Amino acid sequence: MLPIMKVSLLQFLGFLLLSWLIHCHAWARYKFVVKETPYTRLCSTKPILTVNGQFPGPTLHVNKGETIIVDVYNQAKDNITIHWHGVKQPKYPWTDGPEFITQCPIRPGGKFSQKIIFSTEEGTLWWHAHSDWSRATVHGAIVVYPKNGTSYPFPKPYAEVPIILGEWWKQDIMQLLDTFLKTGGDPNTSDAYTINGQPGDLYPCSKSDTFKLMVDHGKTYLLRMINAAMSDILFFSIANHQLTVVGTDASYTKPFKTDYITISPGQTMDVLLEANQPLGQYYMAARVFSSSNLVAYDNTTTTAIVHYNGNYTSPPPPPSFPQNLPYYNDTNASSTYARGLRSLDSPDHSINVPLNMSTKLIFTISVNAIPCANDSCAGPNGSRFAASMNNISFVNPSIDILQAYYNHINGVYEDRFPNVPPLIFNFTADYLPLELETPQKGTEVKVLEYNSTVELVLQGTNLVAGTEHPMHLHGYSFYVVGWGSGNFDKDKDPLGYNLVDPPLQNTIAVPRNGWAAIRFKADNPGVWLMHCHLERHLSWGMDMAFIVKNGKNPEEKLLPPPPDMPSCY
Ligand SMILES: *[C@@H]1O[C@H](CO)[C@@H](O)[C@H](O)[C@H]1NC(C)=O
Ligand SMILES: *[C@@H]1O[C@H](CO)[C@@H](O)[C@H](O)[C@H]1NC(C)=O
Ligand SMILES: *[C@@H]1O[C@H](CO)[C@@H](O)[C@H](O)[C@H]1NC(C)=O
Ligand SMILES: *[C@@H]1O[C@H](CO)[C@@H](O)[C@H](O)[C@H]1NC(C)=O
Ligand SMILES: *[C@@H]1O[C@H](CO)[C@@H](O)[C@H](O)[C@H]1NC(C)=O
Ligand SMILES: *[C@@H]1O[C@H](CO)[C@@H](O)[C@H](O)[C@H]1NC(C)=O
Ligand SMILES: *[C@@H]1O[C@H](CO)[C@@H](O)[C@H](O)[C@H]1NC(C)=O
Ligand SMILES: *[C@@H]1O[C@H](CO)[C@@H](O)[C@H](O)[C@H]1NC(C)=O
Ligand SMILES: *[C@@H]1O[C@H](CO)[C@@H](O)[C@H](O)[C@H]1NC(C)=O
Ligand SMILES: *[C@@H]1O[C@H](CO)[C@@H](O)[C@H](O)[C@H]1NC(C)=O
Ligand SMILES: *[C@@H]1O[C@H](CO)[C@@H](O)[C@H](O)[C@H]1NC(C)=O
Ligand SMILES: *[C@@H]1O[C@H](CO)[C@@H](O)[C@H](O)[C@H]1NC(C)=O
Ligand SMILES: [Cu+2]
Repeated sequence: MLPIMKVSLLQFLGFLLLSWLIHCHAWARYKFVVKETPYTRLCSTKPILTVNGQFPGPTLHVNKGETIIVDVYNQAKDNITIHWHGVKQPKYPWTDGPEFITQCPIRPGGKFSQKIIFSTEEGTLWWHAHSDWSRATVHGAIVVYPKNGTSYPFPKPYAEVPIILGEWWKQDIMQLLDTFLKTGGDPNTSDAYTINGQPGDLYPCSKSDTFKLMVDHGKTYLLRMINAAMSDILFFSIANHQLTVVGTDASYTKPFKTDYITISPGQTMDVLLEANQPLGQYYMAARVFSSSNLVAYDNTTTTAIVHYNGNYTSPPPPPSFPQNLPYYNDTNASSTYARGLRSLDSPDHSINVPLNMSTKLIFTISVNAIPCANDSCAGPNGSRFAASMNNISFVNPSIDILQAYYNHINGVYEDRFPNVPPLIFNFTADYLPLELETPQKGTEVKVLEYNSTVELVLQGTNLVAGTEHPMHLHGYSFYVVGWGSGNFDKDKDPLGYNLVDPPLQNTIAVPRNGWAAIRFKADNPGVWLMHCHLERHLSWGMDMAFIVKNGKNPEEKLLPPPPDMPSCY
């Protein structure tokens, strides 16, 4: 009798301990202090906004399914908000971050404790400011490891390295923003791209600070790639090395080997690098992909160095440049890469593509021009640049939409965002009537029933200047079931959809003068922003919000707000 009693007692104590661990386990807490910090790049020094004085900012490490708290202190002189890009925040949009969508800004001197709820994400994500243009320097990596006790669906890499691609202006970023919004023209292009904050030695004054990845021959490294640039889709390649892509946007893909990757602002890629070349130094390099010759871009090239550890008898020769880095206008290289991205869909990482669609939407995405008196603005023909979705150029309210929705405050937004383009024309024609260039302005949302299965076709247009648009949806990942050039054909194009292993992403680069079709199940109630991740297009109004209603069941409803939401007044 006694031994059995003993075991039960131990089991009971074990149960008590386990319950304590589950219920009293404190969430990991991080402190983010946003402040101005002087940084020197390209031979000159300027103060930039940083988190904890770091550029790029600190990396967050979590396991799949964890919740963490980040206490954000604003010690800068500008408003700030922070967004956790790609984290779904189930039922909890309160700390998602986009200013005037889910919160009002944290004002100078203010603080906001943001709860970040990880669920299905596994891989690489990132965080960034989501107010004005602060995200140029206020950003960092989020690494989501597999749950304890599980592992990667590929051999464990020897080491893991975030590779953050960014963009640097010599000019003050707030001044840049003020100027182009005031004049109505294009913002100046950047002066450099950066890899982990460093332009690299093809730029002046950068040689000694160039980022170096030290590798051991024979080992495999997991590069956690993030495109944090403001305006540009980028090609990236490493001299003499092939890359194996194993994930994107915190979802695993079928491994595929490639000489280069294409990564748009907002996207992440998990890439394996095998250090299998002779001892020496090799450049990793990134430069822009832009298929439009009407849109100005920064045509410089950022580099970092892969350096093999070893006993060199003489100094290694200068690094070689990646011969396979595609040229700026190589649309074929970009689409070939995109076709390679397919969900892993293994038993441990299965996918669930919605097949029975309840809600079909088509949104045009356009660059626009608004006439100015006496053609006095700096945009095309003296007009002012704008941008729109379904011809509505989004206007930020002064009270956030989430609060207005939750507290039934009238007059903040309207719910008449159209399901289809209000005017059907040849969206991708070479020449379009100039009167189509002027959009409406408004703060319109699209309301979705809980659990509706949504197919959304994003249709690029050739108004003003057709270009690629990396579209990002908050609160969800979506399956990219198809994309192509020209106008979406609702009869023909769905026949070519990939419903077997489409990639699961939170950002999709819609091809220039083309379309992309995405599918998701609206099972995350809240207010969720959708927008172009080219920052100037967002500033010009290429955004809208979905309101996903609560479900019937108690566990399908929005959670209450935290007590310290930043005030709007
Ligand atoms: C998971 O494992 C890591 C190290 O392997 C450990 O640091 C961490 O505390 C573990 N987390 C939990 C929730 O058990
Ligand atoms: C572009 O840069 C020039 C030179 O630095 C500056 O004078 C001008 O105001 C800038 N334009 C914008 C839109 O920021
Ligand atoms: C980049 O642009 C500058 C200025 O427009 C031009 O002078 C230069 O030739 C371009 N460089 C390349 C490599 O295209
Ligand atoms: C380099 O030389 C040192 C000392 O001779 C030795 O300990 C080390 O293992 C060598 N490293 C490599 C990579 O060969
Ligand atoms: C890309 O640009 C080069 C140089 O300007 C040009 O020769 C080539 O035809 C262009 N390629 C495409 C696909 O437009
Ligand atoms: C397109 O790119 C792929 C991969 O870079 C290449 O194999 C193929 O030959 C290219 N096709 C054309 C038409 O250039
Ligand atoms: C598809 O959904 C509709 C309701 O939206 C439902 O009535 C129908 O049974 C579903 N069909 C299948 C095959 O699941
Ligand atoms: C436009 O031009 C007219 C005639 O030159 C002038 O009277 C008027 O003040 C101008 N309007 C603006 C807004 O500059
Ligand atoms: C739309 O414009 C494109 C580009 O000029 C053209 O190739 C296409 O035939 C046009 N489509 C229709 C339906 O007119
Ligand atoms: C500017 O005006 C010219 C002449 O009317 C026209 O051909 C061109 O398309 C206009 N550009 C834009 C972007 O509106
Ligand atoms: C939503 O879908 C889930 C899973 O299919 C189902 O369990 C739940 O009952 C649905 N809720 C509503 C309100 O339809
Ligand atoms: C800062 O945020 C407050 C509160 O929402 C707002 O009233 C104010 O206009 C913002 N300031 C700027 C410069 O955007
Ligand atoms: Cu865009």
